[in-house]
Order: sequence, then C-alpha cells, then structure tokens
Amino acid sequence: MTKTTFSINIERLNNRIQKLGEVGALQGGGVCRLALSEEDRLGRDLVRSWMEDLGLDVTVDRIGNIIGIREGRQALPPVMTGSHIDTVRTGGLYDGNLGVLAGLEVIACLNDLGLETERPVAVGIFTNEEGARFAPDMMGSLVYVGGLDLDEALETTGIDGKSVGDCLSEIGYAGKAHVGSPEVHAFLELHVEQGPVLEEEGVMIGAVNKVQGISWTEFTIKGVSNHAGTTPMRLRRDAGYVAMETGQFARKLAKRMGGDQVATVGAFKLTPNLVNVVPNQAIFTVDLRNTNNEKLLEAEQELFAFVEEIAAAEGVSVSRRELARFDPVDFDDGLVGRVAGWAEHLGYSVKTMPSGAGHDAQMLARVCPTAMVFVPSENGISHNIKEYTAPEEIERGANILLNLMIELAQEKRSFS
Ligand code: HGY
Ligand code: MN
Ligand code: MN
Repeated sequence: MTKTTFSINIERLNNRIQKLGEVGALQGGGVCRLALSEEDRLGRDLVRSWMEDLGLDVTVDRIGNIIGIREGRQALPPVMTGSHIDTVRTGGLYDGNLGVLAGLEVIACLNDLGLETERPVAVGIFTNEEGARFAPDMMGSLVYVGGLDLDEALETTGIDGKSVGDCLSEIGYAGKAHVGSPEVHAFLELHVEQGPVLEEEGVMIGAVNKVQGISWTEFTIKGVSNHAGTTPMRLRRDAGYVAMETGQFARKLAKRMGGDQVATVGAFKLTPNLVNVVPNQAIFTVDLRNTNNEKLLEAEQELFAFVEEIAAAEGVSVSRRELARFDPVDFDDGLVGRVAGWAEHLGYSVKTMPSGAGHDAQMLARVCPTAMVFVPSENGISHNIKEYTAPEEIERGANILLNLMIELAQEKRSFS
C-alpha cells in the first residue's frame, strides 16, 4: 500500500535553529542557557512567539513547561512531541533545541498543507531538562507526568542557592496552567544522538528503544585544614585526597565493569582551595549510568563502600546527597517499530539503539506510548560548543517525525 509522504522545509527549520542559537551565544560558538536564567527567558520568549505565530494555543504550567496545541477535528488526547531549550554551560545548538524546533516545523507543515488532523497535535518545551543548575534533570517533564511533587520541585535550590520557584517568577514563567499532562495519545522526541554510534556505523537514523539508568550523587567530605608545609603526612585529614581517590575509583570501576557502565566526576570544589592549605572540605559529584539496573546498583554500592572505607582511614567524614536516580526506561516496541518503518519507507538506514543520555521522553513514557528518533552527532560530540549535525541529517530525522506524527494524529482509536 503506498503511503503518502510529506517533507519538512529544512531551510526554515535550520534558520530557526541558528536564530535560537543566537540567544545565549558564547564567544567561539555554542550557547549557554542554563535553566531559568535570563538567557533561558529570552530563548523561551523567542520560541513562544514562534508558537503563537504558528497559531498554537500556548499555555505555561506551574513548573514553567510551555505547551502549544494545534486543534484537531476531535477533542481527543493529542499526539505530542517536544524537548527542551535549556542547555549546559558549554551547550550546542542542537541538544534539545532540535526536538522543540522540529516540532514547530511539523506544525508549520500542517499549516502549509491546510491539513486538519483527527487529533490535536502538541509541542512541549519542558523546563530544566539538563539538571545542570537544578537537579534532578528532566525536572519539568517529571513533574508533568506526576513523577515529582510540584512543591518539592519549586523548593529545589540550585548550584547557586536560588530556588526553582523564585527563578521561575523572576523570568516570568511561573505559569498558571494546571501542571500534569493531559492524556497523551503518543509522544515522539527527535534528538541528536550525542554519541559516536550512528556516525561510526554510517547509519542515518536511530530508532531509540530505551534510555539507560542514571545515578547522580553529590559527596561532601569534611577533614581538617592545615599547613601544607608543616603538617606531616601521618597527621593529615585531607578532604581533597579522599575526593580525588574517589574520582579515580569511579573511573577505574567503570573501566573494570565494562559494557555500558560509565562514570563521570563533573563538579569538584575544594575549600579553601588555596595552594598552601590542606583542604578541609571537598564537594563533588559522581554521575554513574548503565542500561542494566542491576549493574548500576552494583556500581553505586561499590562506590559508596569505597568512599566510606577511605574516609574512615583518612579520619574525615563523608555525607552524600542523591541528586537524581532514574531506572532504565524501555520505549513502546510498536512505536519504536514505526519509527524504523518510516525510516525504511523514506529510504534511510536505521538501527535500533539505546540512549546514553537522559531525555524528557523517558518521563513521558510513564504516561503514554513513547519513542525517540536519533540523528547523528558529528564526532559524537555533545555538551560541547562544537556539537554539530548537518542539515541533511536533521532533515531525515524531521521527515520521520512529520510523517509519523501525521499518521498518529489521524488515528481515531487509542493504542490497543
Ligand atoms: O544528563 C543528561 O543525560 C541530560 O543531558 N540531561
Ligand atoms: Mn537533551
Ligand atoms: Mn543535554
């Protein structure tokens, strides 16, 4: 049976990507739009204006999620796409932004076609997906699906001591709309892979079938500051030493476990952080991930046992705070198969694969059939100003999104 296929306008989509990339632009390329910052506000204002220009009914909910809806013939649960526009400090133009702007491109195509769909079509901009300023990551979508209490999220303080609630008010995005997803028919997210797999294997599209488990822990080690010159090694209670040893252990643990296990010490702060003072405090984070939850639990247990042991030996105290903990998530097999089916139908090479990064889709998967479409990242780079995906790669991913969303939006029945 021949399927009607539609194509996106890659110039229009790429122009939006470049335009949004000017907001929070860094010298030398890339962007910095930390969640709920002034730059995030400017980015939100710009994309929201595009949503309004496209005729979407735009609401902002109490955690600041921005949802644009295009009416359907029937008031049925919408087909939804979307992602995030907050970035890390050394962000690229595509992480999250592509998913939101490709969603707007789908809407623009529906408008160009004058196509009335059975179901409404929604595009979401979820608050604080990165979690770099306020943990956990995927905060807005987690609240949206009821996985995190709204007040708890609003009271969360960030790395600069400010609360989510105060920052939402400051940037004018403490919305009034009820938070919590309307029933959603299906959710699709287009995202850059952010890793090397598609490029190394020469494959055009990733039909993402799962997201690996994530464990973020902040450790605080408290020792005794002392003179770097006069204090014999046997008398030291060196918080910095214990932190550094733990970082080394985490890396060696991941290498030893192999497979999908990864470990990262991303944030590391010594006090008083002076050349001639034995540090009396170290605060650092360890990000552990694995597609297999049992192995992730094993890695956590080994890490925690190591810190306790080495802290006791050094005579320092250790406390830890869980910043994020999400089990691996499997996407809907049927929908993943339809992503792959559309890739094949459009003549694109495709492979089914897990995601190493966290995504809003892993939260929407709690409330509706969900899948993701990956396009390659040049040199597998992301969370780096050099992040890049060529327009022709973007076009392929956005064409799959467009055609599958139209197909889903014409379905009168909910998924069996
Ligand atoms: O950390 C992540 O995987 C995502 O970028 N928040
Ligand atoms: Mn992302
Ligand atoms: Mn990211």
